[in-house]
Amino acid sequence: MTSLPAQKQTRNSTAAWRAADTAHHLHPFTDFRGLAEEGGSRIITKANGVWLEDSEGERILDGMAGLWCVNAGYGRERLAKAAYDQMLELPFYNTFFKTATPTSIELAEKLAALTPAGLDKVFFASSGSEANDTIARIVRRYWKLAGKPARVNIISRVNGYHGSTMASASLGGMKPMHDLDGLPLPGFHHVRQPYWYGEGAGLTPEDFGKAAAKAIEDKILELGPDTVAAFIGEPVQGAGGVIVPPASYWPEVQRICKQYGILLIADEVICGFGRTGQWFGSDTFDIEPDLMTLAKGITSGYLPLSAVMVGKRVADVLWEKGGEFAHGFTYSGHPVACAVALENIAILEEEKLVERVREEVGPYLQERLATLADHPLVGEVRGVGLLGAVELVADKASHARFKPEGRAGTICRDYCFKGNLVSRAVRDTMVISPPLIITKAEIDELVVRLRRAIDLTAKDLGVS
Ligand code: PXG
Repeated sequence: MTSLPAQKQTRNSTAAWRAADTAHHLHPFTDFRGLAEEGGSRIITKANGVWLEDSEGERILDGMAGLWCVNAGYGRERLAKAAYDQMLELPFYNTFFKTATPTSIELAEKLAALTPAGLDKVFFASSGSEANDTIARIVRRYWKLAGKPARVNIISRVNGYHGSTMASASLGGMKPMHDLDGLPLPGFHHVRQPYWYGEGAGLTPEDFGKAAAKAIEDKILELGPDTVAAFIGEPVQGAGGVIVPPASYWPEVQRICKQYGILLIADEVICGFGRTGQWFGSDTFDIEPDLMTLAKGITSGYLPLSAVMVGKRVADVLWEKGGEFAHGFTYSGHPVACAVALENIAILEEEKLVERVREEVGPYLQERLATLADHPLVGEVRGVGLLGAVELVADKASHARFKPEGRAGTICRDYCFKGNLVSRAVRDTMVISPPLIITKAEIDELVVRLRRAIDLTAKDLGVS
């Protein structure tokens, strides 16, 4: 038996991993010093199905599908094999200089068939952020070519999330991200979100949905309709706290965009690939977008890949009048990532996972989560498909939060994690987004663990 070098052997311990992580690794959206002072990271070493395993051998139920992305679940040999085979066949070639690769072509064709009618052209990138940067450039390019160069403004929502690059964070409406370095960039504007539970006091969901949509029209009129290029929104805001808009919202948004000739962009990075019980959130909410952002579930997170779906209205202009589109990434259409995406989509189709979310596990998760509504700490339970949210409040009647905002959520998230459940806290909302393969028994277990964490949180907060 060959023995590993001494250093390798000692590395294989939680303490050693943590020390090296603390010494060298800057984590995203993390207070670097705070994490170190808390003792460092939990080291995730393996996963299978909906279960993670950490370096201490603990099994953790992954209620977040990684980061809203591992739709097909962990441990899929078919995806590993697709990557392996493609790496041997052709690990990389670019799509820049009059070249293409079979898997990038096949995936483009497949995405055109899967997405709503008219979205027939695809531009590839590697992350949701890159895809949204690409969209910002495409829409401005489109209007310039269409003879309306003044149409540069893009409207999005407060508390929307579209990524972490300068342009995609500008599209997003996350204040702490803007505060980091003076965003948004010029030309990015934000309007209120369709968050009835938090902001709809005194209005029915129906009326509030219309009022939230009207905020877009008001912004268009304030900026001047001839200066507005596009509106972008997630069908359901994910990172913002699983904000499911009232039924009146999207039809009204669609109408307003049509009325003022503005491009409508659906950011499907979380909602896409079955999460809401249809292939895309646009199918669930009857949205007819001109452009669509895809990422995450496109490969079930096994490799980084994103795509911009471009509808006929925009594609025709870029095609006919555009000349060179001076934009692209080394890994646009990466052949291995595309091979994995194709195999992943084949799994979703063959195992009917989207139908499963719509007809079986989606309704079951919603039903089970709804049982938490009787808890003294729970203000609202909402969701669609395999997206769920549980709002923690100090006062159910007034929807008032515990002070400071976010404290209850953080406590609860930490109890979830200690209790071997991953649920993310968005301020004081616990969010859930498990792999689409989750079973009913695992959903039961998820809800038991979540209730236990909420009970412990209540105790800490002095609520009986
Ligand atoms: N659009 C949406 C709707 C997203 O949710 C992005 C774009 C950006 O994708 P990339 O691949 O560039 O990260 C996202 C990403 C969280 C969390 O904590 C959510 C995301 C990313 C990281 C953390 O909820 N969503």
